[in-house]
Amino acid sequence: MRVAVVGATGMVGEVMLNVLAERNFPVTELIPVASEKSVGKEIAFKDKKYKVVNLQTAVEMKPDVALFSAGGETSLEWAPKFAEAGITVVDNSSAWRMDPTKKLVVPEINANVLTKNDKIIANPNCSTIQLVMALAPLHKEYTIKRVVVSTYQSITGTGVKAVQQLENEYNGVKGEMAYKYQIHKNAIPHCDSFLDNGYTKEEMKLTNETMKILDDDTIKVTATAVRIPVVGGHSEAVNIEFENDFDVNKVRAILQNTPGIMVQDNLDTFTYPMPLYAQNKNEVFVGRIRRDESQENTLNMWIVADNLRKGAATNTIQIAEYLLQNNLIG
Ligand code: 2RA
Repeated sequence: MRVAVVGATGMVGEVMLNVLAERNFPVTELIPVASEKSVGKEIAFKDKKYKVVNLQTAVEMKPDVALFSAGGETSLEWAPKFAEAGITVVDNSSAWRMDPTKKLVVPEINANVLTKNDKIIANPNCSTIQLVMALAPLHKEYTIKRVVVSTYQSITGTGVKAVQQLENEYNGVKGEMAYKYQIHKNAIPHCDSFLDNGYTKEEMKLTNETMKILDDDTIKVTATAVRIPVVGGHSEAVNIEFENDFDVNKVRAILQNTPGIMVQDNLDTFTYPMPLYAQNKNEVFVGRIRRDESQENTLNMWIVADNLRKGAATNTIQIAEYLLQNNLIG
């Protein structure tokens, strides 16, 4: 496979290169793509070095697949140009996620919807991916009515500027601000921009993308998304009301047997998921699984994942792997 990574010098792009190498994705030629200021820079991948090219050059080089993580505007403008050239695009931006003509895919859940005609495939938002990974097997078994989710999101979801802001604040140095407020020693209930309904775009992604991936618009999801000064991954406190009653041990067993999920739930040993330990891992970690005693058929749990891995790069590459294994590229 000739693989273009669009946004190769960004945080997600760098993780994509690591994940491609770790998973031994059959890359015969890497085409790193970035903005004009990075063109010509060398990027090391496995034992070789590749020169960064611009988007137009990348289209002309006709890779088999292009993994995009360069922001919504770039995707809106360029993904169709790649697709018209016959290149399959897996896009990590929000540009195409809710477009009814595009598939929104978490491979463990709905890769079966993909066909050879899908030339632009959307990767869901990071906070949605880890949520639906745990919801999907439980929805199958007990039918979800409503989900209340509160997120505790890593600054890496904002990008390198936010990581730099925290470092500066930690060291008492003045610098560029990624957020309106100090993030060090703080929690900011504001991820992405506000909409007319009072929610942020991040919160509405959790609502809308969940229904699309689980292919069920009767599931109600309400969210509060919060940025915290953490780098390892996003955490989520999730309350789920089911149509049917459940057994907590069976819930634990179902999640344990779900590929891509690791249950960390032992109160005797103080075992529960934490972003510090999720960092650089591809799994979604679930713990604190317990019955909500205030309401029937309702469960509480805590979900953690590395937002740059399963929330972005890993999921994107898993989609590409599925396409390749099922002969859906080209
Ligand atoms: C975040 N939704 O703000 C993002 C990254 N995709 O964490």
